[in-house]
Amino acid sequence: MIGEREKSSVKSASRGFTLLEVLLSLAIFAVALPLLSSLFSGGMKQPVIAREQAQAVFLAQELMEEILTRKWDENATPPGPTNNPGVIGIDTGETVSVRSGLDDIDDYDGLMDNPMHSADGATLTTFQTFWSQVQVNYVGSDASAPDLETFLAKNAGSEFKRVDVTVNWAGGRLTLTTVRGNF
Ligand SMILES: [Ca+2]
Ligand SMILES: [Ca+2]
Repeated sequence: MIGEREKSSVKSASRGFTLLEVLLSLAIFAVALPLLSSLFSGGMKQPVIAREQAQAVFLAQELMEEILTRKWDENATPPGPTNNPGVIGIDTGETVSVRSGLDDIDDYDGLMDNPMHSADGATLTTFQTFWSQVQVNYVGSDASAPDLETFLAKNAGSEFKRVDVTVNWAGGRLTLTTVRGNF
């Protein structure tokens, strides 16, 4: 009898220990699961953000390069400067829907492209979640101008134009800026 009792108490102690183990495991898992899932989702988000930023840089550079292939001003006869710079903006007979017809850099002022198009007018179907804006102004026309703009405006009048290309996406935006002189 004693032997059986001992056997049975050992058995139940063994069962109790197993149950405790299971409960502890569940408790640890319950604590660890949100932590693991937040680490995992954070790890997944990071490459997506980096990829979108890289794509936005690429798109902004492409658009900036397109703009900088144009002459400095409507009245300029390239290659060379003009003594008679015109007003900022698209000129008579030009339209934003015919990009190849934009022949000077400030024709791009105010351009909003959504979805974005390449220089030849084709829709950039791979990048449909991005859209762009362009601003072109004579240097010094911006009251909140940084030091370089103030310096250039003071020393060279309206001989420089500033081009801002902004590319937007759902998670952010970035702007590339170039200053180009009348030469
Ligand atoms: Ca023009
Ligand atoms: Ca123009």
